[in-house]
Amino acid sequence: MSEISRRKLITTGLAVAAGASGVAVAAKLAQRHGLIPPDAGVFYGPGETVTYAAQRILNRHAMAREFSRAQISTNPFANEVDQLGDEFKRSQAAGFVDWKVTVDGMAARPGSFSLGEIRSFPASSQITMIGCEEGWTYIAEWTGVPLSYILERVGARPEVRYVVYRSIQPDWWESIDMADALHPQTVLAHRMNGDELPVPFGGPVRMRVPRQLGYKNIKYITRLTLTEDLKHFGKGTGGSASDGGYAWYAGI
Ligand SMILES: Nc1nc2c(c(=O)[nH]1)N[C@H]1C(S)=C(S)[C@@H](COP(=O)(O)O)O[C@H]1N2
Ligand SMILES: [Mo]
Repeated sequence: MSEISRRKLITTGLAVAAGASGVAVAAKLAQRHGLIPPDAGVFYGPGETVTYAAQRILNRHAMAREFSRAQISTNPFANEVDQLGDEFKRSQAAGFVDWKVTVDGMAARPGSFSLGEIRSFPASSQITMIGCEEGWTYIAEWTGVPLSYILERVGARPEVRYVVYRSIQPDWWESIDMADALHPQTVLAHRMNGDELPVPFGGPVRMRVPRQLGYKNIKYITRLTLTEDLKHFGKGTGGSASDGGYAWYAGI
């Protein structure tokens, strides 16, 4: 494929996945976080900057493969989780009306979003595969708020290099870099296969990072922290899996 048609395909794919506004937000954030061509303003107009930003965001592995509705797994396997504590059970009994996702760290407008707010934010859907490092996979439709939307909404500072995300299960947390955080397929998922996200699959809200292995897809998300370095979290490797010896970057 020629460079030009390849580029066209990538930017079209991005537009289809994220919607036109998603592209604009991602491009704006990409620019703010230094993903701008060094010669911007000389040879590049705004359109080319968008293209460059899109490629810069996507070039590591482009888009995770998307499947057709007919390929959705009929019996998806929910990996067993440790006992969910009393705080979770109380919230579940109340229909998760009090569930909150707190966003803190390097943001102009840190704060908390209720589940109701999260459900009201612009959503994007994808039919992708999730796979555990232990070997099994399934395909599902995930619907959620693009993480880029949240970052824009809280005013992520230009210095942010990683998003750390935590669960109500304290032993489960991970982080991703801005290339994955701004990627149009990275979403805070609150629906699966057309229904509210079931608890065994991480409901009410989980991180869906389809370009990385299952363990980066943390369930029961309660907190996002925007940071420029990871050394003060856990043992400093950037996640519960990597603190335990797995790879921090689990790209597929
Ligand atoms: N909070 C929390 N998140 C988690 C886990 C967990 O036990 N607790 N398991 C991880 C692992 S190892 C995998 S493979 C996926 C499994 O996702 P699934 O249950 O949808 O199959 O969730 C990940 N997220
Ligand atoms: Mo896993």
